[in-house]
Amino acid sequence: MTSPSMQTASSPRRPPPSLPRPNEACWCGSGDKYKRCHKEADYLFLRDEQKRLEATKIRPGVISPRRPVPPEIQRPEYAESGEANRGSGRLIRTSEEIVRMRRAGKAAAQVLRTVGEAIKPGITTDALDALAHETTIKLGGYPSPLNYGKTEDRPPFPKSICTSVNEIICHGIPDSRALQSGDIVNVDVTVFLDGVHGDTNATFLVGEVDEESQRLVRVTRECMLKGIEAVKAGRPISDIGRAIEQHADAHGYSVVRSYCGHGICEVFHNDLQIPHYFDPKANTRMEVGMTFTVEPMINAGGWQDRLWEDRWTVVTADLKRSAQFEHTILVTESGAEILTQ
Ligand code: EYF
Ligand code: CO
Ligand code: CO
Repeated sequence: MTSPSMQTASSPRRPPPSLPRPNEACWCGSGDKYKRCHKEADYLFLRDEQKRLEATKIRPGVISPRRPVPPEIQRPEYAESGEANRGSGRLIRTSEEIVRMRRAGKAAAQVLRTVGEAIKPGITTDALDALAHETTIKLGGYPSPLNYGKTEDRPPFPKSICTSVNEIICHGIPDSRALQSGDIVNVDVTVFLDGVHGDTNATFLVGEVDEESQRLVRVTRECMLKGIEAVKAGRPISDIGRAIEQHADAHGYSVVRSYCGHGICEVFHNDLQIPHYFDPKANTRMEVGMTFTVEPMINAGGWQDRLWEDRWTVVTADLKRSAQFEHTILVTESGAEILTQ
């Protein structure tokens, strides 16, 4: 007896997602034990596929020397030491702080636009970093990621923006790799201006990008907008993640769980956390005057992430693509004001 799916062990065909045990019947319908039928061929197929997958994946390039910031630019507290503090614990901003947040947010949006316009096949992510660095300083700001985030087991971030290509979820370090037609690249810009930070990012298409990646980028932006629409004083923060996760689920995508949105103002990250999936523990109520980011990272495959050896670069565990969009928002009487428009 044969079935339409029956084939010989030598035929190079993708094995099913769940494989039989050695003494069970082979998945191909031959009636033979798996160990005597497709077991060896499946092992070789999956090993070669993994090799093919890894060959097309992003690898670290060369990181250029640290770019200087002129002495007249006001610096955040970690600019020399790399060690950041978590702020005063106050989450409601004064009207004077909000005026400054609008300025910092506008500057970050302008830097992101300038970098976005320069994206094309052949440009290196290091060249994008140079452009962001120069534009931020021209606007009177300090590029917040530069020298940020030192811990016992990790040096401070060495560049002025994060550039995260294809399967890189976030915190990609700009380097000598040239963008290729077909890539997607997230550019994450944060500007410290007038004593406060404005944080925004977007994912850009490089040259001709396949339909599936275009859909991922489109749906991810929609996820961010759904999250922002869920912002409402009096409601729990978990409403934001619920709205984002629902939209991602409906399109067959997953939401990254290890990295969240964050409270932001005089420090880059304060104690407020904004999960992008539904987390019933995120029960803090939103209040008028809070400022935080909504920055969902959406994966084409599973939600799991891994860290590169540099201890910064976060990639998808299955090496499928990931996209992200981010705005800094202010909770108002009527919903949310986007500060990084
Ligand atoms: C594993 C950092 C990196 N953290 C956050 C430090 O909010 C941000 N973007 O929207 C954001 C940007 C950067 C950042 C740049 C550097 N860091 C902390 C913890 C882990 C990590 O990477
Ligand atoms: Co950001
Ligand atoms: Co952020």
